Amino acid sequence: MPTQLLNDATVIGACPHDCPDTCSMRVLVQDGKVTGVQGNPVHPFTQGRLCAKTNHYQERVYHADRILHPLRRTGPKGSGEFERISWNEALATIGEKWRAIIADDGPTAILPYSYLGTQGLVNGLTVGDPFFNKLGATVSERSFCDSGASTAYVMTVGPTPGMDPESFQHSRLIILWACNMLSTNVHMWPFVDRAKKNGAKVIVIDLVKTGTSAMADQHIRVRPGTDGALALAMIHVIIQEGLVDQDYVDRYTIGFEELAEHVAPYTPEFAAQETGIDAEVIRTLAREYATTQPSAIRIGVAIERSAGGGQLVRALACLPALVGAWRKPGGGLLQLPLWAFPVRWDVLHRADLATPGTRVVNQWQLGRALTGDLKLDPPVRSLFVYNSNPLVVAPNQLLLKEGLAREDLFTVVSEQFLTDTARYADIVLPATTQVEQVDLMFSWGHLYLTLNRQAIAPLGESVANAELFRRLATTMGFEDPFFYRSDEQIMREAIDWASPAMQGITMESLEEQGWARLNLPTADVFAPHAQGGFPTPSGKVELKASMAAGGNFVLPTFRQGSNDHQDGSPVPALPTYRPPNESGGGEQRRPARYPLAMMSPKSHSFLNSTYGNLRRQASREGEQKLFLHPSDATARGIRSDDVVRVHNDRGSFVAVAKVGDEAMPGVVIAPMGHWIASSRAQATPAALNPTALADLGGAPTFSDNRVEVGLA
Ligand SMILES: Nc1nc2c(c(=O)[nH]1)N[C@H]1C(S)=C(S)[C@@H](COP(=O)(O)OP(=O)(O)OC[C@H]3O[C@@H](n4cnc5c(=O)[nH]c(N)nc54)[C@H](O)[C@@H]3O)O[C@H]1N2
Ligand SMILES: Nc1nc2c(c(=O)[nH]1)N[C@H]1C(S)=C(S)[C@@H](COP(=O)(O)OP(=O)(O)OC[C@H]3O[C@@H](n4cnc5c(=O)[nH]c(N)nc54)[C@H](O)[C@@H]3O)O[C@H]1N2
Ligand SMILES: [Mo]
Repeated sequence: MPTQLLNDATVIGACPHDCPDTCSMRVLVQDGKVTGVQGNPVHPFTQGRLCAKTNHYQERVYHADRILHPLRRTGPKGSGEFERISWNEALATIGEKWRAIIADDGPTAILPYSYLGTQGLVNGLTVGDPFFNKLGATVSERSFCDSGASTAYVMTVGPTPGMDPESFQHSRLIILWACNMLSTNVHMWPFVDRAKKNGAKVIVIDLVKTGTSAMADQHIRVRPGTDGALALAMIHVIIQEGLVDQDYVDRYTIGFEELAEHVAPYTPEFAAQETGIDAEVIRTLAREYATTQPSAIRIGVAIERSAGGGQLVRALACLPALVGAWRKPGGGLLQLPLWAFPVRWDVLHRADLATPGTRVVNQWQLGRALTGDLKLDPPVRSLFVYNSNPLVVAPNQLLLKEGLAREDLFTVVSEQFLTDTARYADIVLPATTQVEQVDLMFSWGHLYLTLNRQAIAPLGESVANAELFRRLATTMGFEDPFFYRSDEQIMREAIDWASPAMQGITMESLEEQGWARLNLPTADVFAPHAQGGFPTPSGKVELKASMAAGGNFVLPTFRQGSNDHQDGSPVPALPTYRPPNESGGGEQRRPARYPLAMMSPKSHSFLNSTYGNLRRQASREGEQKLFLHPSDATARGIRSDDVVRVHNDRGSFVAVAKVGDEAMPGVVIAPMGHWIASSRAQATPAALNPTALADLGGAPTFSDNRVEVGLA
């Protein structure tokens, strides 16, 4: 878009972060510099507020540690010693290295790695895919976040937006299931709060005592990864006690009889053993959920992060249909309203440019891929990282460090800051922040498209990701004009503007207002499945999933990959409880050697590892903490503020103990996002995370590990 930069202006932008709220943001510019940011007061979801991460976004933009020029490594890998070079030199080095690697081993020896450092359709998740597909590089399967839950959800109800988050104000009973809304989805809270003030009951199902659980009417604590047993027991009670909305089930679901038979063994007593929740509490929950209509479930991404995370979401996705919750506004299930956006993922990924059968490496396996553990032939000889900080967000940190330290690995990292990962790069390329670039944002937490206008010129020699890939295309001699599209062209081609959801929305109207609600009914009447109409093969809620029969279906959207069900075993067509691999479930399965389960939820002031290096946010979070229950602490002679070492066979990290009832017995909590560089023992909780994948969608299992803790 031909952006005209004004010296003094209020520019309407959009928050770039990987967060469901995708705020519309006002950027204040004076003398060509950003002086502040504000939440857009007229945006119905942002409602004039930003958050603890982005309130002072200008501090990120102008931080003294911003990378503003290309760098070449001068010291050992990891040392952080670099010298400035020109863009020409950086690109020439990359081109030379890659051509030599391709000549020797073919292009699959090059592995791209990215996630959601910035989220827009221009510079976000898919920005590098066409380039790497054309190059013939190994396909990097991105399944960090919601891929397992999304697969399960789509298998059950299809790619439907489900509920409008704003319609929660009409709910009579709300379950926030593994969702720490006040930290991770704070702009949705006003709609929950409105329902609560109108008399709705709010129930939080979470193993941790959080800011959100403190605001709820009831907090149900469940052992990690055992929610599947709870959901199946709820179905059991609902069917056994005749609380089913039989008319809705008869008209709009398939597989009810088989499901009814299948859940017979999942009694509340069985679930009590697995989850640690009293059987009577489970019965009451099921009854209240069924009979208080409209009832709504908001699931957090955290729900999927254990061995059976996919099947667990299958069970949850069956619940609203059984009780007819979809009949009214304020009833149903909210997972990812992302499905409402008519994004042309095929144009963004350009999977058609890849040679069929190109090998796929799941991003959760990066350490194994770089160290030879996956026995890749050819081995990975070059790694290209952008929009991600794998050393802090991927598992088995020690193994990954070993891989990144390989002298024969040519690593390039595009970054705003010298992250733990960037310290291992041979070449670092400078990236812009959101105020220096243009983008068009979908949301995975509401139903508005948001435009980000460029507010200032790029600092130093930093470039936006889209421009980075234009430069790389030139370097590699690509001739197809597709690789040289302008940002505006990318935006225009990324959306199906003819879709009914886009009626009345144009690029010009977006430029004027900065955002637009998709052309959907308002929240007051939003009940897309009051009369069925589910986008599944049968058009109904598939309690018994027909898509399970194929075993291996790949989500049509944000993932490019192939190996959905990693262990090759068939996907059960009926939701089936699978206990966690490591972290327990039934008390009897707690092993003697590493008896504690460890969780690493999101930190309030960080966005994954983003902001881990900014003084305002880092000082608010303090040092890496480990929350323990008093019974586990006493047994180990640990008191609050003691320095402790947390370890298992994969590694260890050091934290400051906080003893209290935030954690339940047998579970320790280590919030994520601190950097290795500022940690006490050069490691963070990822050092203990397993590389195992969950049962659906290649989802990670970082809530499914066990550890021991002792005084450091
Ligand atoms: N402040 C902040 N906000 C963020 C992020 C951030 O890093 N910081 N990250 C963004 C991203 S990428 C994402 S994916 C979302 C994630 O959003 P959420 O899913 O809400 O975030 P988490 O903190 O990972 O987990 C939420 C809660 O689930 C609980 N939980 C974990 N495992 C289980 C389980 O097995 N069963 C149950 N019942 N509860 C469980 C945790 O204790 C935690 O309190 O947040 C986004 N927003
Ligand atoms: N233990 C544990 N591990 C987790 C999770 C957890 O809860 N616990 N959560 C998982 C989840 S849900 C997610 S989504 C992932 C998140 O994984 P990532 O998406 O890798 O998250 P970040 O750590 O925020 O790293 C993003 C990096 O991109 C950089 N960046 C930002 N904008 C740009 C840009 O425009 N261009 C370029 N080149 N770089 C940019 C930022 O500076 C930052 O360093 O982590 C996963 N890992
Ligand atoms: Mo995420």
